[in-house]
Amino acid sequence: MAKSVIITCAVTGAIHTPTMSEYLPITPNEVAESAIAAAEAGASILHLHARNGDGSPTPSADAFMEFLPRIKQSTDAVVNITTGGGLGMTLEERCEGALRANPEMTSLNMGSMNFGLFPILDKPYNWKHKWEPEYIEMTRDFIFRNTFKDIEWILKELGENHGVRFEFECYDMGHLYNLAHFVDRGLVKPPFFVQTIFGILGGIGADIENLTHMRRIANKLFGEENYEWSILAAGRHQMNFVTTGAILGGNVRVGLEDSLYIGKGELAKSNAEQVTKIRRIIENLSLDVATPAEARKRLALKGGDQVSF
Ligand code: KMH
Ligand code: ZN
Repeated sequence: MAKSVIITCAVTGAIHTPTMSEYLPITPNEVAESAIAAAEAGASILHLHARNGDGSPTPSADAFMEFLPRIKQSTDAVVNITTGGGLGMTLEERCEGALRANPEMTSLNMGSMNFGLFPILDKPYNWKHKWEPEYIEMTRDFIFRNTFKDIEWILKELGENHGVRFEFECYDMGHLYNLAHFVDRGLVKPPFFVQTIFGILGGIGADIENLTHMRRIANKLFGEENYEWSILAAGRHQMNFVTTGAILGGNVRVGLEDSLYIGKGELAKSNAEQVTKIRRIIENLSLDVATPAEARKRLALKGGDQVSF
């Protein structure tokens, strides 16, 4: 029998900036409301970043604490806090929110890469804030650092010391082998959650051949029964890729962190709109959408009562 599909919603991220969409949640109130609506629409995991008042990404634990308690009070969805943070932050900064909040899940980026957002500058945006084009331009010469030492530090500090389990973000084939390295050393134990990511410049491209190849290699490295596979794709590839992934037995991630659109040339007005769309597609494929309780069980999470917010 087909497993139900776990929908993750990545609510705001640190890639898109306020000028790109008026619907991008920025303030604690907007992040909380958007996350809660996404959970009501069917997301069982909420992947969260925090922003300053001008929309720039912030690592501040206090900023996370402005919306986390409200999300917890209003929904049973699993809270997953970024450790990727925003481009340009140190590793310690990137983990501030997660270390304070002690959530059930955090992201864990599985390799270093030149995270290239600069092609966005070709679009004729009339920037609202000076930091926006500077942030995007900086990525031409920026390594998003996730060394073996960094990854091991997060596995120890958050995994061992706080009972956090991870969304292992794999942007390229080599990142699967990096994860296999930690599995082989016994530092990552099943069942683990592998988020395969397509279409970030600097990582693997959004070609369907890559989707099936990532799946094939992940099965070979980990054994299909030992991990939960999830798919996300950047920008216009989002819905096609996650739909294909669901058909192939995967879980899906949507949200305004990954794409600002709901259709060709049409901005999504909310995270819930994207969740509703993929939920409808999943149900039309005669698949079920996982509840937060199912997600917790399948990912062996510690439980929503074991967090510090
Ligand atoms: N913010 C980007 C650098 C994560 O949340 O861990 C990538 C990212 C991954 O968002
Ligand atoms: Zn993120």
